[in-house]
Amino acid sequence: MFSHAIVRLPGENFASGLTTSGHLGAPDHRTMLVQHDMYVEALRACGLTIITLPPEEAFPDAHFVEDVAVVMPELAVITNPGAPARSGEPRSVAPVLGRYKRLARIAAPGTMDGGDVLLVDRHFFVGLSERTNAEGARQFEQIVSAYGYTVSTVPVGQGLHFKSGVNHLGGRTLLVTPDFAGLPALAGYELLVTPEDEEYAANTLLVNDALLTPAGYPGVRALLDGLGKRVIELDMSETRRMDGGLTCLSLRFSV
Ligand code: CIR
Repeated sequence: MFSHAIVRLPGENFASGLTTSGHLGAPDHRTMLVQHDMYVEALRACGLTIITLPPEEAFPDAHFVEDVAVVMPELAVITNPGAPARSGEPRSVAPVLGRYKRLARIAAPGTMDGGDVLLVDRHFFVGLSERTNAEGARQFEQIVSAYGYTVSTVPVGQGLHFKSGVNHLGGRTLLVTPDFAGLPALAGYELLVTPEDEEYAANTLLVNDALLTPAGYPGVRALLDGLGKRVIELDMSETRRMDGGLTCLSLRFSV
């Protein structure tokens, strides 16, 4: 069970962040703040205590806090984000996590974005992407294997991060896009596959007894309704314009 989440308020220049989704149009700051606030309220409704960090004008993607750390009960691994424009983001988050967890770090030439790391029980899937390299994955495995975790790497062909396409819904169930459905590493799990035009909603977030999912994806919603958990739909339009999703807006952990 998670007890805490770190979030960061989106800065006024958040639209200057990295994006490949320009075709969706420019995001609106005021709308983003409203949607971010609703996201935070949903986390509170799941019982989490929220630690809110101020915007960082030097890092317009810094509200995507998930990418700068991987947090587990025993420790937090501070990443080395793979996009040069984001490599300074961990600096301000590490001391906050350090109040709650022992810290370890991924160091250059290793790179890693938290969005590529999915924990299922005691196993980590690490996506190898444009942001996370094999050396980052190797360092990560060396760190977490000392705590009894296992790690496997998986290629991220399309999409920004592994969790753009694969997420854990509880038990042995994963929500995946059609692209990831045939991945050998996922054999043995029960896969719920998003409809072709609803890939964005694969980024659904399990928080304690609830599933947070983007609003407007009825096919995915129907899949989630079959799981017997509380489902909370959130409007993610402005986050999506910046290639982000539900998982990337917070770092969840237990203390
Ligand atoms: C980036 O390209 O790094 C940001 N605009 C979006 C990061 C989204 N992070 C995530 O899904 N974990």
